Amino acid sequence: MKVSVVRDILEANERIARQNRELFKRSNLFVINLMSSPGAGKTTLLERTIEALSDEIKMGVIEGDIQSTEDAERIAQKGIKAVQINTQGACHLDGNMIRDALGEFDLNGLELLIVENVGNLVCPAEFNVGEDYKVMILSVTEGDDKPAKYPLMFRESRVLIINKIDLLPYVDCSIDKIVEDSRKINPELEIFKVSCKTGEGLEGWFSWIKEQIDANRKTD
Ligand SMILES: Nc1nc2c(ncn2[C@@H]2O[C@H](COP(=O)(O)OP(=O)(O)OP(=O)(O)O)[C@@H](O)[C@H]2O)c(=O)[nH]1
Ligand SMILES: [Mg+2]
Ligand SMILES: [Zn+2]
Repeated sequence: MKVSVVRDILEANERIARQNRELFKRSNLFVINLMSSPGAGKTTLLERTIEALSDEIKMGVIEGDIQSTEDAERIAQKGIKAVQINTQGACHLDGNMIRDALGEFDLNGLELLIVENVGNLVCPAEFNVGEDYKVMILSVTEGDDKPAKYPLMFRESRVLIINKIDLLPYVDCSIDKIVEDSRKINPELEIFKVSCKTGEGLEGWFSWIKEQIDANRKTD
């Protein structure tokens, strides 16, 4: 019984995610679903990405949080349109919530939409919102056992950003182990090792985004 209820919820979400995806395709909009546990650095990565790319790429952001508008305010301060979704307790975003937020944007005027999901390493990976790719962040302070313990998010993601490498001297965390274990789960995973604090390693991430947007522009 319980299993079929869960399946129904996921199937209903899939239908709405497909509709979102069709709308994104019609608008020629590239969409990233950004996921991580709380505090791994999603909003900070967004701030750095906006600083680096907002002159050349027309960007918008959807912020998902259980409560508060702090993250949307941080993004708005960078001069980028940000719509805050408050899930009122739900621990992930779903297709419906994104569809409702889309009304706030002029989609045809955008090239890149980044959705910051609720901080949670588990169920955001189960709910598509219509994105082109899922991108996840793991920070070194969380430990190198996370791919083995939370494999779904590593399997579903196209990109893994290993953040806070400036803190490596202070924590027992092997980057090699994270890379090895996550590639075992997902050999296609693109991996960037970065510090959103010092800026180290972020060029690779910026280049990846620019490549995706260039490819999307060619499908005009
Ligand atoms: N040392 C260090 N701190 C960082 C780095 N990136 C982010 N932080 C800090 O980590 C804390 C959390 O960063 P956020 O960007 O708010 O994390 P988040 O994933 O958006 O958090 P939630 O939205 O609450 O899930 C902040 O105090 C950041 O300044 C980094 O590369 N190095
Ligand atoms: Mg955040
Ligand atoms: Zn959830």
